[in-house]
Amino acid sequence: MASLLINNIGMLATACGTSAKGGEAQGQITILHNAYVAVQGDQIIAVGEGDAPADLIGENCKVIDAQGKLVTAGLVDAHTHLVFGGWREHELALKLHGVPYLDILAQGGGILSTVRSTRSATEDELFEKTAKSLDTMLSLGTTTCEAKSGYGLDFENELKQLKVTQRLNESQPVELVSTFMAAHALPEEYRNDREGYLSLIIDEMLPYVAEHKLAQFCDVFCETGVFNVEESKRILTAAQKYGLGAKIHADEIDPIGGSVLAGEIGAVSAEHLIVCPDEGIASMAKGGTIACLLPATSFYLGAAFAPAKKMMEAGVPIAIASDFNPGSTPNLSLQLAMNIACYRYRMTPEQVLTAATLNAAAAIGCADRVGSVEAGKQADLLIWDADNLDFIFYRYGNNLVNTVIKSGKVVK
Ligand code: IZC
Ligand code: ZN
Repeated sequence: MASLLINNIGMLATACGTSAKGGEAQGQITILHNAYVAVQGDQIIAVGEGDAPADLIGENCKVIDAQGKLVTAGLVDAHTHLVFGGWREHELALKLHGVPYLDILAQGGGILSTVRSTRSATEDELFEKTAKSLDTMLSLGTTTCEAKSGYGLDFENELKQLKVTQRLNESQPVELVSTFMAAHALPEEYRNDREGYLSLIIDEMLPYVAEHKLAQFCDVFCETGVFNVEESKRILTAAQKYGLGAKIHADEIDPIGGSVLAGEIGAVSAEHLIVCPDEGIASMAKGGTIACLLPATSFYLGAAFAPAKKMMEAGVPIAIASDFNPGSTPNLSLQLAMNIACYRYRMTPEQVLTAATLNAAAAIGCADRVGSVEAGKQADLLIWDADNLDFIFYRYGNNLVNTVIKSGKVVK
């Protein structure tokens, strides 16, 4: 018997399944008209067209009339640097003068500037600030979100970030998946001791994070002047031994081999991939790695756009995420990233919907529970101010989400 019924749905659009969809399957979604979704507790129990069967609707069943509008699964943001102190608006002028992202970092700015602000913030300050970000994301339709550490870069402050993520996961509606990313930059105090920092990550932080279940994934910024391929491999294979899934920031600025490594080690996802070479695409296809693309970052940096079409042709599943962070894209809206994916990668609305729901869920290890509107999945649902799927891609720049349901509860 349902405790919640959403009826009079004009269009229900959803990817289906419990694993990532690549190639042709990425665009093959299910569309139902005049549909209903029945929910019991936090679970979807039935989805269909026409009127919901009378025996599903009990006396105390709450009914939401979707008024002929579009319903989809809640959005899954598979890549964010969610928890940080301060902002970096002082870097805007540098950016406008054409100073490259990696030059700002090499001069002690960029990520290292956010590291200083994050270290000087208390856990409670970070908690309050991040709670606000999450509230905005929820209004914009994000019901599940990945959160990376990587602005502490020492034992105490990486833990501080991970604890904020853990506390927030228990205290507000957006479900969080935690990624340990101490390999985000070399901290200033280790400038002359790379090996010392690698050892701190591999021999001290990773075992602690794994033992205390503070993260499900480990990520590395594999980039010129940050961590090279060999270092990335050491960190990620160590993480895998501790039971963490591997993620890698690869081929964002220079193609130094991160995507090839991703496939070789069976990384769950590779991120950015703006300058991903053909051999990287082939390696990811072979290794079953999801391409987590971040189009709002390309837009904000004025960079090129990842070769999404080539990846889909090679059968690599694509996820789209916001990459929310204080440097390369201070934007909380996954909707905006989805729009840009459609316009600049030329992905279809169907392909992008899969990318921001089911494939994104697979990229953060929860496609068995979220990412689609099907019986047996968690009731994470959006009712849009739109009559159909094309409309939310055709329009852009304002929030088209009307109602957000997380785990069977109306939260916005
Ligand atoms: O703070 O700049 N690319 N890491 C890798 C980032 C962007 C976040 C930042
Ligand atoms: Zn990132």
